[in-house]
Amino acid sequence: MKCKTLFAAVALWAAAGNSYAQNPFVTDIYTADPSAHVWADGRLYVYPSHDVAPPRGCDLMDKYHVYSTDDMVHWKDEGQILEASQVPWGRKEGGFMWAPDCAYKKGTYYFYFPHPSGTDWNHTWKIGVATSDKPASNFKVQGYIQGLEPMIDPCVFVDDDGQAYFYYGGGGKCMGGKLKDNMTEIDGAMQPMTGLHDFHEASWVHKRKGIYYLSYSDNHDSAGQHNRMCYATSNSPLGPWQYRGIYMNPTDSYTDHGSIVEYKGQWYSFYHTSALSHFDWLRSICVDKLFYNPDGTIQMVIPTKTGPEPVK
Ligand code: FUB
Repeated sequence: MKCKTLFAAVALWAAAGNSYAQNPFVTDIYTADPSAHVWADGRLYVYPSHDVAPPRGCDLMDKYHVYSTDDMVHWKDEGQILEASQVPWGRKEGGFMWAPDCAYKKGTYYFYFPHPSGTDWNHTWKIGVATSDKPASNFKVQGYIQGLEPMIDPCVFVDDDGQAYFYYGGGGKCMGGKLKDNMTEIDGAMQPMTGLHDFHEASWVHKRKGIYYLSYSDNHDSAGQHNRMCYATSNSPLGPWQYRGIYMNPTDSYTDHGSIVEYKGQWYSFYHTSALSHFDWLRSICVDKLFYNPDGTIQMVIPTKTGPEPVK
């Protein structure tokens, strides 16, 4: 094909709405820790945290936004859903709205967010719960999950039978337990997730073909190389887990944190980088395709600048 014709074909293809989203796919604010879910309306929703300048750590993080798509290319900013000032039991200084997750059960969306209740933030983490009858608006803080030790990065996985499981952790410890039907209380005791190797934070559980996958970031930190995304598998949602290795190498950002989700027949890995800011603590969410081997192990995710192609 001659150059001119090729150019015209590409232009037509792009004009028809077939261009890729590009990574990062949110560029007007800094976003991190993307938790992705597909809800009954057929759209894919991403619940990230929100990094705020200056890039001096994670103390200023606040004001969660939600993003949604129906083709993996055109992303809608659904707007801000919650900020620290709306958390009645939150620390008076605000900030510290870290990696959240969202779950759905019986007509209600549950938004789980880690936030400290005191000035001594690192010892007063709570996992707050806000609820709504909509996936991306109207959330009202209900309280926090009682009886948990102070840790971060909540993840809620709802199994095929409707039973919900709660996971969280940090600093080398990952815990999991059953949630009661009300989705706001732990049913029984939380238990350590055994069999993980070098767990750091960012727990995320998904299920494929009857296998449970617990993915997380490790403690890798040498020669400018930072956290990697790892995973373990089990035939039960609370383990014991078998460590399976790394599925994503370090990005240009100090932290790594992501989620794995299937949408319209393709699996995706959501993660964050510092590609927009070049600062560790001003991160931006990205997405790329994820593939499994026939034995259920995960192939290395290749980060791209374009992101995935559009899905119908
Ligand atoms: O974004 C704040 C914290 O950094 C998250 O909770 C961790 O997983 C890490 O990404």
